[in-house]
Amino acid sequence: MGRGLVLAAVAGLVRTALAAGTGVLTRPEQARRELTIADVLPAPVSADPVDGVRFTVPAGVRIVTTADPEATRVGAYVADLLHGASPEPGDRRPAGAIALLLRPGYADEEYTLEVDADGVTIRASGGAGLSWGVQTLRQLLPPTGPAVLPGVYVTDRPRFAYRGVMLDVARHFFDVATVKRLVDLATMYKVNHLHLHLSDDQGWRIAIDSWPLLTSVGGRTQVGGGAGGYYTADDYRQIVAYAQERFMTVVPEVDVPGHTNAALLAYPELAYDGVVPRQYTGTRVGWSALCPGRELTAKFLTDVLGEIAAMTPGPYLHIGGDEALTMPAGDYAALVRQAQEIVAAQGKTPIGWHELAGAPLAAGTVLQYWGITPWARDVMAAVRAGHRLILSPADRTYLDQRHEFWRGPGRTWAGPVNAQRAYGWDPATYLAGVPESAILGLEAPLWTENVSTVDQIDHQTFPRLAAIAELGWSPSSTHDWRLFRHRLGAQAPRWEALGVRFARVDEVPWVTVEAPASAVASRPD
Ligand code: TNX
Repeated sequence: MGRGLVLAAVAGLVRTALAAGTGVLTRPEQARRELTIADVLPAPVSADPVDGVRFTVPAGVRIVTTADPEATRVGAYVADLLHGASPEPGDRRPAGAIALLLRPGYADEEYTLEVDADGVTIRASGGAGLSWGVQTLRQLLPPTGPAVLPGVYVTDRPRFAYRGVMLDVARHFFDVATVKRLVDLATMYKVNHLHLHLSDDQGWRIAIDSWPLLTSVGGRTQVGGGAGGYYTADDYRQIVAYAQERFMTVVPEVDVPGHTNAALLAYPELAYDGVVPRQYTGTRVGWSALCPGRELTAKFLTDVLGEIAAMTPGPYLHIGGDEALTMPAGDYAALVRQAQEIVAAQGKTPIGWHELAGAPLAAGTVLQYWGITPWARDVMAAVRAGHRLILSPADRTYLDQRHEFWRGPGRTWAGPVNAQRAYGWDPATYLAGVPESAILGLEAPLWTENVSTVDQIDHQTFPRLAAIAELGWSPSSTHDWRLFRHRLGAQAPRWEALGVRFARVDEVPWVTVEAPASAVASRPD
């Protein structure tokens, strides 16, 4: 081969590498194009663009919904979003309107969305489907400027029933407004479960009437020694109601028997030795423990889980169960068995971190896998016995990990977790012996030892939550990193418009909003 040919071949390889998304393509791309269905995230099951057709949403657009409280509620959300008229009841779409119609024959959360020259129709069998259709519609609208929609016919439904995000409000406390904000951002991506990690060594964050010192004593600090805080029953109900309006289920977690120093500080009689522990504001894990086998412990679990069950309309109560490293195995097993029985007696389904698989499981208990190995013997055995899994492998879904190894905030024990890693795995083949049918869904947990502000929440959560959300919703046939990274990049103007301080990682070709040429030119590459 002559020298010229070698150079040409090398240049070709470099071009291929760039196109494949090795993280070198950092130049901002202009957003002067119209949005298409290919920008929607998570990718829909099927979408047929109708070429040359557009619908411009007029100010005060008519919104018609089936006469049903849930459909009307979704209609009110659309009216708010598009500055439309108040929703009116109806069963067909008038010309130039947006219609949300309930129809039989759709699966849970399934919807169709039709945009033609004369308006928009979303059909589903319930409010959740209509609501996800609206989120798709929202992504077809330009982030700012005139509301022009491309003609399209979409059929869509989720791959997994459980698509979650977790916020640890124990290591650092976050107020109700911050939680609501996360609900809004997560539901944009059709995430339908909010797991709240409500207790840990550093703080107890939910008021329990029958054990008042849990919050008044146990809620008074956090990592680093700040003021901490807690949710009153009313705060918690507000969060639950806000999430429910967006078709998101709250999954409350009280972590037992480990991660309980704050509870023991409030009620030292629950500890093995009965000695008042010190307030803890550090970040070590695995050292605290509730003492099992006592009447008082049983009363504690019954009261706490009973009160939380009564405030929680969703089907799940998470009992933790992770990292009880100082307890004899028999004690651990006795305690988590009792906790599962109490949850089941409340008519709820227990969820526990996957260490629970080493103990006896109640029928129906769901395990949440947070390991970093693609095999786990106990978990496999539990699946064989009929238990379902939520997958949160730390090296793929943990939002507290760094995006990049060599820079940025975040932890490193399971990372770095960049967007390509968060996206580049198939839940159905990830864990040996765990078929797709055993997977209830996926969750991206945000532990907050290193996170104390809204900006930090944003930085850790985005873009990675969008990647996990797409794995949870879209069929595996749509998965392709080279396309996905462009869909991710197209979210940037949306996040900017919403004030989301996402991590501008190099692996994603971020779209920039149209800006004066001088402003674009002065941006660093
Ligand atoms: C492990 S994952 C924990 C948490 C920590 C997290 C930090 C799990 C069930 N337990 O207590 O916050 O690592 O990455």
